[in-house]
Amino acid sequence: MSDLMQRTLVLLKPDAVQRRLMGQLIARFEAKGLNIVAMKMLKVTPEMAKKHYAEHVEKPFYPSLESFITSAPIVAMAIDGLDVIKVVRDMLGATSGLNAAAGTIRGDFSSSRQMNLVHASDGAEAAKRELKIYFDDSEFCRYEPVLTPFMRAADE
Ligand code: FUP
Repeated sequence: MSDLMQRTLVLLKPDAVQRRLMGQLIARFEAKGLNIVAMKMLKVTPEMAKKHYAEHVEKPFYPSLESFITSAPIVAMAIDGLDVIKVVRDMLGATSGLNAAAGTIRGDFSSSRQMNLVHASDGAEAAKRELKIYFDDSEFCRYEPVLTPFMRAADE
């Protein structure tokens, strides 16, 4: 992988699954030209939730957050792309749907801080740590995307 090529973890949270938004949300990442290299539906357990949200476990809102994230299945995805950690965070928008800019996923579909539809790793360390919670190395399906020449100039 080149210096700029990164991998990030994206979760479509229980509200995205319940609201039948999975297809629309996955379509945004595909349309942007990012490469989905692993994807699965699963139910987050309380143990996984505590690992995932380790930095929030002691916070007052954590019990409600755990109850939400374990309430219905999620879809976990590993997504590859150039500078993908920042690119995907920008696509999600600010944490609360009430503050998120129009055009972002949260800005367009959410009016909540907790039910904000999507999660994405906020840095390289977080991505490495979080991907391990949801995927084994053997589950990543790397492939050469045939559209690359039409997504970005070779000398860019
Ligand atoms: P983000 O990185 O945008 O997902 O947001 P944070 O890491 O700040 O928060 C993690 C999750 O906790 C978010 F999905 C929203 C939720 N949260 C609450 O439910 N209440 C709060 O007061 C703060 C965050």
